Amino acid sequence: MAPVQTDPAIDLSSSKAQNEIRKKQRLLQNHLDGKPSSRKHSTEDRIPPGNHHSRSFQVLDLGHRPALDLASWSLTCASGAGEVAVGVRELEQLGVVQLEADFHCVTTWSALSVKWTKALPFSTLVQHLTARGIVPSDWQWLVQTGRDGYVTVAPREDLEREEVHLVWELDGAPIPPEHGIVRIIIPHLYGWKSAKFLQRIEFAREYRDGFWEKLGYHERGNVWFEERFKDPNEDITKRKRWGGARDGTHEFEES
Ligand SMILES: Nc1nc2c(c(=O)[nH]1)N[C@H]1C(S)=C(S)[C@@H](COP(=O)(O)O)O[C@H]1N2
Ligand SMILES: [Mo]
Repeated sequence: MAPVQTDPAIDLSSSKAQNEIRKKQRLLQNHLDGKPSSRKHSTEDRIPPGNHHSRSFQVLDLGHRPALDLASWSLTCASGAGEVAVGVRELEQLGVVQLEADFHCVTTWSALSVKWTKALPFSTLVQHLTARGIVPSDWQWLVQTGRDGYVTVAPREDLEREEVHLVWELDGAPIPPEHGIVRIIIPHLYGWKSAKFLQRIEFAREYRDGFWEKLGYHERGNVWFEERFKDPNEDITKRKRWGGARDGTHEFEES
């Protein structure tokens, strides 16, 4: 990695300086990535750049409310290796937890502390599907499809964060149709990366656009980097690592 040289008046050539800068960059990176920190955040700190605090959890979709009965629903989990269907009873046997998470919409509203009262860590689902031979070791993108035909795509490394969950209860009751009945919550990505009425997930090696992505919305959509729109100058799907600002000029390495 090229040495960091920010201020020409300060000699930053020593390894101590470089290490210190890297450490601070990592701290900043953790903050930007929304990793939980021991520090108490004020409400203000929880609103990503360009967004504002909305008192209510608003509803935003393309207006379709497909009938979806959870008891008979199953999630199709697919890859090049085949597909399996997983029902809600099977999910509940894998372990149910609760998730409280902020929800940020790219149209600039943020709802704080949304309480998903039945949630399954996405990592647990992946383990389960790996045991069933569905998850290729080299998958790179998760493609989610809703029963209304809505599609969205997100990078593997964002799905692998511990706060990512599949959810099917809100505030102690089934998720109402307007909030999508069953969906994957990825708190540090914009809400459009969470397909409501989730019907199918695919572990894909190659990137492909979903609904909003096709219209110029970002491949990843990290709220802390304000990744709202694709950068026409960069084919971001070719990146090996995703750390860094949206202009790609700060590619931090993990230690
Ligand atoms: N199936 C489906 N999922 C969807 C959408 C949609 O139109 N259809 N809209 C997305 C967008 S743009 C946002 S911001 C969130 C909004 O979720 P909410 O209505 O529960 O607030 O859902 C996302 N998931
Ligand atoms: Mo949205």
